[in-house]
Amino acid sequence: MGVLEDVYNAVLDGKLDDAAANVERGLNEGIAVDDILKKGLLAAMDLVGVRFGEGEMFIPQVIWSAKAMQAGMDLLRPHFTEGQQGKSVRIVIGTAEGDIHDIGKNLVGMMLEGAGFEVVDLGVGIKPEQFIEKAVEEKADIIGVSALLTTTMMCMADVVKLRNEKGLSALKVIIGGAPLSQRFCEEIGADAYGVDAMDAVVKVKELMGL
Ligand code: B1M
Repeated sequence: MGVLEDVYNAVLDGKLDDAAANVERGLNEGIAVDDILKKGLLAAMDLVGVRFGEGEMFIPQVIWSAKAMQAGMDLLRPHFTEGQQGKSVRIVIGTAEGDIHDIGKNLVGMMLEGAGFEVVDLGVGIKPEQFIEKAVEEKADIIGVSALLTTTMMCMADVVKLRNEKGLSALKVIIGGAPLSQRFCEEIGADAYGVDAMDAVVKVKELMGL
């Protein structure tokens, strides 16, 4: 069996040690980091999502898969360093209020750091006012909000509304997460929508004119 398949199966089966060992093996065998991420870790998590949605997998199993994915991602983290932008752009990132999904947010944070941006991770379940307060405190250029639940998407609209009310027009808001779309981004007046972690990097560069 190929190493990518082993990574995939380890995440699907929620086996942390196997996920880490196989990611390490893949790196040692010279498999592209992007392939390990997309064809191994992310592909498995996609199937977990489908099975969870269809009632074939349950929350404890999904949590183990998520942990296995995280264990693999931790090993990929050092490989995402381009370091081209210097540390001049600061982004506060978090998962919306009422939402505990953090794998996508962590991946986005990791890719942004890899592209040389400064990332302040606020964690999960972040209220709109916390995003704004922390962004001001940290003198951030950008707020990044992630949401995986349709019920938590409106937190993003509140972040934009609060930003506007406070006249913080230089502070940009980028949003992302599986249930979102460019259309929703435009509807709530956010500055950018990142379809995935790579796209988030592209959009941050665009917002900062880089
Ligand atoms: Co949850 N969950 N979950 N879950 N879970 C979903 C999201 C769901 C679609 C599953 C399903 O039904 N098929 C569904 C939501 C349905 C909906 O709202 N319409 C769902 C549900 C219902 C729930 C609970 C309510 C279940 C329950 O308790 N009955 C509950 C919610 C609790 C809460 O948040 N209050 C719940 C809980 C959990 C677990 C704890 C078990 C676990 C989370 C573990 C964790 O994150 N630490 C979990 C998981 C793992 C999932 C699925 C299976 C996978 C999500 C994931 O990590 N994907 C998910 C199904 C799915 O999405 N297919 C599901 C991998 C990740 C890399 O992708 O997060 O999309 P993603 O991030 C991408 C892009 O979206 C984008 O870039 C990332 C990388 O490419 N992106 C950004 C994300 N954020 C961005 C920010 C940006 C830019 C791009 O800029 C700032």
